[in-house]
Parts: sequence; C-alpha cells; structure tokens
Amino acid sequence: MTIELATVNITSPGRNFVTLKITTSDGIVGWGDATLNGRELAVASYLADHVASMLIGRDEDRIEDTWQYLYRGPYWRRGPVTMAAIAAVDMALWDIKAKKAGMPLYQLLGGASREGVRVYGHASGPDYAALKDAIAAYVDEGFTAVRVQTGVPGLGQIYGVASSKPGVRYDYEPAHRAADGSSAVRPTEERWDTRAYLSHMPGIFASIREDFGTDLRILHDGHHRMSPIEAARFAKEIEPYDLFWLEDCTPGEDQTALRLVRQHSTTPLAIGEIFNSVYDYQTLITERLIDYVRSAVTHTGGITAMKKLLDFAAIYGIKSGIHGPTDISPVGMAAALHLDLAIHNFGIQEYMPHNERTLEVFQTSFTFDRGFLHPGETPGLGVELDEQAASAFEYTKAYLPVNRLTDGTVHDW
Ligand code: CS2
Ligand code: MG
Repeated sequence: MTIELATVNITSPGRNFVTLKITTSDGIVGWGDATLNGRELAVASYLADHVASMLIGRDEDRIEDTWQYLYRGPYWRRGPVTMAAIAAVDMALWDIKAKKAGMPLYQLLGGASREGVRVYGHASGPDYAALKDAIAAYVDEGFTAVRVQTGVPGLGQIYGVASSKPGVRYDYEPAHRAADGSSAVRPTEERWDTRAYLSHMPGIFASIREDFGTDLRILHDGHHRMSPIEAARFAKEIEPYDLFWLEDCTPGEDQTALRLVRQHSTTPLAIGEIFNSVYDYQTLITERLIDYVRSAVTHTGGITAMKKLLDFAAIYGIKSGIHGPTDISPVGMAAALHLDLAIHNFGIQEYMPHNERTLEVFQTSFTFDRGFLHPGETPGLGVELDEQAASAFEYTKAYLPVNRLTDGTVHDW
C-alpha cells in the first residue's frame, strides 16, 4: 500500500492546533500533531507546501526511511518548524502502522512497562493562599505530583501563573489572542525581577512542605529566567524542600550552563521543552548534567526520534519528563503516553487537560485515574480528529507573552 493523500488541518477550539492527516490507498487514516505555539502557520505551510506532495506514493510502512528522507533530504536540518513537521508525519505513520496491526501503539514499542503513567498537574496562584487551594484541588483528585508556580510580590502577571481564579485552572492558556479575534494582535509584555523571585520562592516551598507533607512530588519551572550562578545558588538553597525537579533554570541553548548548577546542588534538573533534536542534549546527557528530558514528541521529530533520544538518555540513568502543555494537541499527548507506557526509563508525564471544545474536536481514548494516565487499547494512537467539528473553529492569531526586566530590557523566559 502507499500514501494517497496528506492534508493539513488548522483548528482553534480555544487555542490553535495544526494536525496532519495521512490517508493510505486502502483508506487507513493516520494523524500527526504539528502544533508550534505562536508559529502555527509556518509549520502548516512547511507541511502543505513542501512535504505533502513528497509523501504521495511512498510506502506508509517505511517510517524510518521516511524520517531520514525528510531530515537529511532537504539539506537544512533541525529547527522547531522542520522538526514539528517531521514529527507530524512520523506520528501519522506510526498511527497507521498500529491501526494496521490492530494494536495500540505502545504494543509496537515493546509493550507496557508499567500499569499507568504518573502525571503532574499545574497548580498556580497569584499568592500562596491561592496556590495552596490549587494544590489541594489536585491532591483531592488523586494527583501525586504537582508543578507549583506563584506570583512574586512587586511584580504583576508573570508567566506560568494563571491569571484566572483557582478552579478554572483547566482553561489556563498563556498564548494571548485579541478579544475580537483581530489579526493585529501582538504579544503581551510581562515584567520580571530575578532578585525578587529568588528571595520569595524558597519560603513558598517551605510552606508547601509544611502544609502538604513529604509525600507530594513538587515540581517547579524556572522558565529559563536565571543566570547560571543565580540558578546554582537557588538550586542549592531549595535542596531541603526535596523538589522532584527544577525545570529550565537557565536559558535552554547554553548546555554548559548546567555544569555550574550541578557543581553546587543535588536538586534534580529537567530541561528541553524548546529543544528539537538529540544534539541539543549531547553535552547534557553524556556529562549527566540533567535528570529528566523535557522534549515534546511534537517538537522533537516524533516517536521515532523521541524513542532514540530516550534510549540514549537511559544509558546515562536519565529519565523522561515529556512536555505535555495544552499547546500539544491530544494527538501529540497520545504519542507521549504510548512512549511513557513502553519505555523503561520513564520519569513522569506533564498533564494539562485540554478544554471541552478541544475534546469535542479530538476524540481521545486515553483515560485518567487518580494521578495516572493510560493511552487506552484502541488500535493506533487512539485519537481521531472530527474534521466537521474542527471546521467550526477558525485559526485565530495568538502569541505567547514577551518578558522584560523591570528596567525594560528584553529577558529570557
Ligand atoms: C511550560 C509550557 O509546560 C511547561 O512546562 O513551560 O507552558 C510552555 O511555556 C508552553 O508550552 C509554551 O508554548
Ligand atoms: Mg516548562
């Protein structure tokens, strides 16, 4: 059999998603996530204008060959747009292969290594009282791990802290769109002060441990905002609060920055949500500078590339912590869950549930039970896009915020 058609769907049920649909000559359909937050149309064009026609007539079973053809073939390599496009093709082909086999994808990846996938939820609040309520709500739902983000006195809205009230946390959406859907929307701008953050955060962790005890896994995202020496000092200072991980403490592209953090602290480190290739991790993994790999399947070349990356990490005792925010579509999330269930070096999975409209557009077979997800037993990835439902939600330009220091200097985030 061969690939007969490859089409790109763009829908916006509350946020934008780009999905690749591959149809084979015998009518089997595979889906792949190609969503790149704030740059969605670039990946859609890459796929529709430069990849779709190359897929027609190819043997859909030759996944590795197609991956290499799309990666090495065009001469230009890596980058989030290219790797998201390759990821979408890769996911769709694995979806097709598993559907043909009549098995959920995790079976083709070696079968289940565990009963369920431990996930962490996102708790945030402008102050500790609101954060505490948000954490308590997750604990009540059975979550055993929670990422905690909170406001910093003297600063306004900061990234990672939901501006809405606790209780509506599932609608937390950092990419801002114009209220009237206007295409003139520009990124909002936030103000940041690392000194204020560094003096405020340790007390928050102390309160959480006091209120929730030692069992709860606590995660925290630094969002690339610290310098190496600031991160080293912070990671050392928060050791007594036993974080599960400190994520993205320094800017992502500077791999050797984490040498300094490692020299000073035993707080576990996670990084990688803005990475798109195994080469972004070469120093980090071989020098054991991190504990968790944070890539998204969608942004790192798909299931084929993630499996290799995670196997490489396994040799160095490093585990997975696959990126799973709402800007990863349910298709990308399912791909992560099949890998999570199958690999041996699973660490934890991020889980930010999608809103109801998104789950009307994408029908999913994964299930949540008391802090654990399972990809389900439906053949393939277990997610189908309802194109009719999707057509009701038009693409709406939306951007992530820009971060500036209090004096106006553009800063990392
Ligand atoms: C965050 C994300 O999930 C995370 O850890 O850092 O919300 C991230 O900022 C977004 O995915 C950006 O698109
Ligand atoms: Mg993050």
